[in-house]
Amino acid sequence: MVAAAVVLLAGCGSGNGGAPAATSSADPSLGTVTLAEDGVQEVTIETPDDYVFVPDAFAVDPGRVRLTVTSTAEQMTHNLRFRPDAGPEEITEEIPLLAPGESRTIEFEVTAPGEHPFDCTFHVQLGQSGVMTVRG
Ligand SMILES: [Cu+2]
Repeated sequence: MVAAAVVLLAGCGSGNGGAPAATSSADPSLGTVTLAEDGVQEVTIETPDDYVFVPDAFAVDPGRVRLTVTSTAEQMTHNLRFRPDAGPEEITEEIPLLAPGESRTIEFEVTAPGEHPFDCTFHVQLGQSGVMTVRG
């Protein structure tokens, strides 16, 4: 006699993250340190076909750092390694060999103010070095 009503629950409310997608293409602020939502300092530098880092110097505050190296090279391969025993603290994280056009990110923590030199170990003799300064 009584028909059972079938109730359809519409709309399972997923996808309510609320995080706006940051669209960043062709970053005009290379080497500029920004603070990510998780509180980590983020900085991006590039390696072109020349034996340089672009830029070859940036500064961070003590804390966690997320460093991205993007290859804009068409032929050259580069890496990035903090020079052992050269800075006020040891940073063992490193960017392994970057193929042309490749991009990699490492994350590490710095606590000691001062200059932390880094190199492309393949081209350090050609002057491909840079410095990350940790502010006091
Ligand atoms: Cu190199």
